[in-house]
Amino acid sequence: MSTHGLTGTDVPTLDDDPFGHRILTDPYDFHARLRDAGPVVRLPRYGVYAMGRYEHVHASLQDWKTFVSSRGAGLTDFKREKPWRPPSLLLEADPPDHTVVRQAMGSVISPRTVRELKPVFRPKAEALADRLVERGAFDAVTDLAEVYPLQVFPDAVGLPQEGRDALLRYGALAFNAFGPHNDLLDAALATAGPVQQWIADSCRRESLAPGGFGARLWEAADRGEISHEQAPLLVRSLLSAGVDTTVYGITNMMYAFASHPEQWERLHRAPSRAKFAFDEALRFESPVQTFFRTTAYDTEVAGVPIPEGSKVLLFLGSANRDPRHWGEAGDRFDIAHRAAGHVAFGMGVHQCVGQPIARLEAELVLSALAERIRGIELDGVPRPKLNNTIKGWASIPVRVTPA
Ligand code: OVV
Repeated sequence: MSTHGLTGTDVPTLDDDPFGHRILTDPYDFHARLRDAGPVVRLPRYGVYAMGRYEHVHASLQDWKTFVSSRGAGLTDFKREKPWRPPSLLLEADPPDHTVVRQAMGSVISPRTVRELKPVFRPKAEALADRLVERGAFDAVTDLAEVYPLQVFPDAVGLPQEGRDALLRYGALAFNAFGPHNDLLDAALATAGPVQQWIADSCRRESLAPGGFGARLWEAADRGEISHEQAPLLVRSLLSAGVDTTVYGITNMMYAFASHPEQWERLHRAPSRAKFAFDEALRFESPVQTFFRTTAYDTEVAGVPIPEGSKVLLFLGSANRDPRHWGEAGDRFDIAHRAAGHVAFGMGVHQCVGQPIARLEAELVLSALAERIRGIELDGVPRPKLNNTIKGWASIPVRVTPA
């Protein structure tokens, strides 16, 4: 670590590349150094500021006036550079524009509309769990986490059957695009054309089955809650943020358990803890590791000046393990932890609007498995899946003992 005087105040500086393969694969040592370096750190490699401590990540997420989203939630400053796609009306917007759109999405994804999905989603989780337990050994990613969300979510949105393989590829693209233009983004862009076309086609009213989230967004436009021009972009948000996030959420939850078999035994004895176990897994191994904000004016955090127009990288995954907030237990996966207050879904006005759907999927999968499986263990070496924003695994071979 070195310090450079800027305006008389020393801002700690780290030369690491948080979007390099080494840190994306295993970010936790870097997170500890980031937090220990100070509340605000400069990353000169990208000309940005960074925060890794819970207190300041949490506070910055809440302070949408200072740390705006309308200049992009990635490295690109939309005020200076053209975004790779028309900005999201939700993620990449500030109040008051954001508030209107968020309200429309929040009425479409409400506790009531999600509760209605339970009888549709549950039997599919149970059938999949039955098949996997029968097999005894399976890949928790390719046979489970990448399977279940795609069995339920696209139907809930009302998407066309044909071409749904574009969904995971689009998610990988969208999450890579928050980072720098590195090898990971290049690889995602290489096949992006047809993927983006399928997404655009699927957002049209004619493509969306009646009764689904997609059709309901168009009906919100008919009611005047949003405009008809906004409707397809809101459907696009469902498709951008609704698939990879849940795939990685379930993946990381299974990784946490497979690498902590004693926690599975406790869950098996009390499957109703699935809800809390999912939060603890999100805290311990957060799918969305980082988001950027941009400072709307000169500001100061913990005495460190941050000039207007600075990109600030908020390390959600680091905040979620910060011992200053969670104590020494922050680095341990323990389903008895009180994980409430984690920032894996964000915090403040942008906190994940699809959260009830993600929770429904993860809890149904986990409780179905917890009832049927007494023991789980790794049956091979998990293979990480690298992305500039979302952390997960390409493969997690597991072996299970039926109850
Ligand atoms: C990839 C991503 C995350 C969250 C929100 C959105 C996209 C959006 O398009 O609104």
